[in-house]
Amino acid sequence: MKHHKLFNFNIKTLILGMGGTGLSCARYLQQRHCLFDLADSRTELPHLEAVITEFSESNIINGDFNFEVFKTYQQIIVSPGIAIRNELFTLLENEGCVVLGDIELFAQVVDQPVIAITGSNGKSTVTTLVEKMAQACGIKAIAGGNLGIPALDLLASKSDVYILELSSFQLETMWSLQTLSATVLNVSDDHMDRYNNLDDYRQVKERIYQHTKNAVFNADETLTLQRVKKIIEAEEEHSKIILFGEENHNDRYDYTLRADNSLWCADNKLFEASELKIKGRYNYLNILAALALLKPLHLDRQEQINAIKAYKGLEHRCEWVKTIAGIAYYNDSKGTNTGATIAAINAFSENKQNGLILIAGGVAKNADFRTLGNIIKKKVKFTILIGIDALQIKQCALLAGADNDHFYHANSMNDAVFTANTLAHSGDMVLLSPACASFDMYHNYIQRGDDFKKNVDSLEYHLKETDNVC
Ligand code: UMA
Ligand code: ADP
Repeated sequence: MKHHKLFNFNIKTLILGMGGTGLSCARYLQQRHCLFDLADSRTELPHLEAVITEFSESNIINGDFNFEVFKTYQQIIVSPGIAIRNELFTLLENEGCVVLGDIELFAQVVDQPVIAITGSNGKSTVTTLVEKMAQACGIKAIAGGNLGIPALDLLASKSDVYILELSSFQLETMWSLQTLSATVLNVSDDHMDRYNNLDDYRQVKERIYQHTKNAVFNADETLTLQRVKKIIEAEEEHSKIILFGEENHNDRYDYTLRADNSLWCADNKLFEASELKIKGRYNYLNILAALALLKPLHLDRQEQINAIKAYKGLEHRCEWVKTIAGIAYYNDSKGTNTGATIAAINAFSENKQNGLILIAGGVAKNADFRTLGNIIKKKVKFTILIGIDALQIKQCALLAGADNDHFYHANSMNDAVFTANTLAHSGDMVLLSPACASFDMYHNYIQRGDDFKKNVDSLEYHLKETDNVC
């Protein structure tokens, strides 16, 4: 998968994975009157009848992936959830089969500017914000990719600008995406079940810079900055470099977050963070990244700032749910890795007066919880553990010197929320930020966050009932 190959619209393609990505590729190819078959390792597929009817010319192959069957195709579009670093795909490549993802196909057909965003955390926040800022300036902009709407589905909107959130999985099978601007927002431990180590994962993310006109870097991500800058500067017609970051020993960038929580573009103060609806220094950096990504479009600055100030953030990201008896409940179910949970704990512990009660745990994805353990030891009053790998978090916190009495195990979200309530005092905050995936207990982070919110509602109801009885 090292070289870039042109998609051949005249041969039959195999589409692997019949989720959102696979079906969007199928619809796109059908529209272009191309031949394709579909395969999925699940034996029982939801909506199978509808799929058979919609793609009546195609064969549908269910069950275990089979090399003998797959090798008869010269090109395969693979969905991001399917791991490709294994023997099956090596053998297929050795047979001369071209394996690519939907983003590569999108790259080969899109004819308008693209802004691309990756990173371990903040992708959806930045992607959505960029879309809103561009729209506020009168640009026909649409966002998608890992955010939800598969990239090829965006094309029907005939937009002036496409804003793509890209996961490392999508970047693995993409070579030729030309972007107006692109960024790796940050890199922290995630998806270690698909990568050899953190640097391997980081290098996959850095693929986003391959053909960009404006490379937007987080100045704190020094490894990425140094490595990619060197490559860029060696090129004859190289891309522009735009930096954003936190002020550091008087180092200032194109877009700087100063220590006093003011946001700057070069030497021009833009606004104070207190004027924003979203909170936390990591979110102020997200805003700077969004401004940097849009810089090449030379949009009206005031309109962009108005859109930023109106932005309320997304559901399930440090979302305030309710305050009950002086205890505030926050849903950060999208905190599915340690970087996100650490950022949330740091943001919530800025006000030292309030105690923080954390609900964490789930599927660890081979994560290293040592740094999180340290932060928990320093900044969290009590931790309530949920899910199969939660004990790993506790062990790392204990190793960092945390007190065993500060940990509680909960059997369900209901148990977690009610336990949090018994431990908290007025002025404290209860934060669901699991640092883990949700698949052991839920379909996805949305269902987990909704369950948390439902149980906060139940708690409120229960406390009112108890009050009435008394
Ligand atoms: N499948 C197999 N064999 C496998 C694995 C999957 O056949 O070994 C099949 C499944 O049975 C299913 C289909 O593949 O039918 C699912 O494909 P998929 O997992 O690639 O998911 P899609 O529905 O195509 O959604 C994907 C992204 N999912 C993943 O990367 C896991 C969505 O991101 C994205 O929104 C969508 O494409 C549109 O671009 C979700 C995600 O969790 C939100 N992303 C990860 C993250 O954000 O951390 C990377
Ligand atoms: P992604 O799409 O990369 O998963 P989201 O914007 O959905 O990112 O946010 C996911 C989680 O990461 C949330 O818990 C959010 O509070 C946290 N988060 C958002 N931006 C950052 C950032 N720049 N650094 C660390 N954590 C972040």
